[in-house]
Amino acid sequence: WQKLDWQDPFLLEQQLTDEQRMVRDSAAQYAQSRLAPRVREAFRAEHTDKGIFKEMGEMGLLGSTISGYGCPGVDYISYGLIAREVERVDSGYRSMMSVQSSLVMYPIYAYGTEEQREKYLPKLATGEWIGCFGLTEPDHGSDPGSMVTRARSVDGGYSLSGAKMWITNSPFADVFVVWAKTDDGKIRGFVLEKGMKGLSAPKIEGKLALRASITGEIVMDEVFVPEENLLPNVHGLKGPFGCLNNARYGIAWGALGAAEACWHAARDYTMDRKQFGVPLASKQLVQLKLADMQTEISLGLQGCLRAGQLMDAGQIAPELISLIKRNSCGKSLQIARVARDMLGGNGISDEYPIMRHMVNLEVVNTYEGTHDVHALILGRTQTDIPAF
Ligand code: TGC
Ligand code: FAD
Repeated sequence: WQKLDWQDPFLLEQQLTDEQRMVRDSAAQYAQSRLAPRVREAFRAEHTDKGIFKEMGEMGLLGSTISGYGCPGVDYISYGLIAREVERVDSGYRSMMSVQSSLVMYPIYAYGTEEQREKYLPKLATGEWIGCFGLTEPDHGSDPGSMVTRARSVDGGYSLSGAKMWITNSPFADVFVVWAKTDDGKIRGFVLEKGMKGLSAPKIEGKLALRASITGEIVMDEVFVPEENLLPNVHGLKGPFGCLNNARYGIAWGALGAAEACWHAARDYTMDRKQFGVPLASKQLVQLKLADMQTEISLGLQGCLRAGQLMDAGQIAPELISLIKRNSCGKSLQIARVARDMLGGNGISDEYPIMRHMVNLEVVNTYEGTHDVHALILGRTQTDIPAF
């Protein structure tokens, strides 16, 4: 019998290839040495450092699964491992990275022309350009199929009008992947650029979560978009959902990175903190909480790894991504709440990362399909009855 590695009960480490470990180690090194030292101030001041995109670009973290166009072309397990390391520091930093990678670069790569790929991908890969993804509208979040943003056919292209809400990166974005309905009522994707007449992206102020990652609106008032900026190779909701499959997969890994940070902080704290003359960690109630965290995180990671193998083999069903996204977010949020409690009063201080992770995970549990919407996706697979 082996002695259990309490931090890695399933020996996930052994299941990775040398290359995956190398990618993971380099992401971890970057996240801990460059992101961790500034996150507390960034969160306090609600400040997003644009320079992070260039740093991530240098590290090969943007569009990492794409081959060519200046991107490293790593596998999906590596992409998940990167998300886990970045989100171990902060969900907002992972958001910045996953929007750029999965929601902006991926659709240009998968649905764009060769000219569009060559124009946008290299600059997005280095972080010289920042991208955002506009699907959600003020009145249409879980039900994007009812969107009201319109792309009217005009001479030489389209005229886009409408508003998108809660858009990560939008206030400082150079490239906007926007989904709108054309004259025939079909959803199509468009690439807009900063500076187009009628396009603005005001910041949403006063967020109490994800404060290190800027969020805004996209307002389009008859923005002329030339024909060559239409993404020609996809029609309908499967366009945005195809991107969301990748992003949701990354979130499933990432949220568990945040949960691990909370678990380890709670363990360390309760080992040191004495009440009633003994360490809190000597109490049965405390050990029960630590055991639950260890169980959910290690099972969750193993599920993500299996999903990554299926992604890499081209055999994954989108509903399995719903399952792991929902499981990781719901469990991580619960772990963060319990960890916060285990630190008592200190748990609300930003001396510790837990409360920041906790409020961030409220968002992560909501965006890219809420916890309940993913339950309905799974319910539909079992019953064939759409209950949305
Ligand atoms: P439904 O009838 O189910 O499907 C319409 C068409 O889409 C296809 N499809 C998919 N294709 C690929 N992957 C998927 N996961 C797909 N899901 C659906 C489907 O096959 C169909 O194709 P076709 O050819 O037959 O037309 O659509 P519905 O309107 O009934 O929608 C159902 C529902 C509720 C599941 C869906 O609307 C949903 O997932 N809602 C959640 C919305 C959401 O996730 N929004 C995310 C916004 S982006 C974001 O949050 C970024 S935050 C990022 C960050 O900062 O990190
Ligand atoms: P609603 O859809 O109004 O849902 C409200 C509640 O009702 C939820 O609990 C939901 O589960 C529940 N509900 C909805 N429908 C049903 C149903 N049929 N049955 C039962 N319950 C239901 N979007 C983008 O397009 N791009 C981005 O970059 C982006 N970034 C974001 C960043 C942040 C910080 C946040 C907060 C959001 C972001 N979003 C983005 C939007 C996000 O995807 C939406 O908030 C999310 O999809 C939920 O939509 P909603 O907020 O309109 O809530």
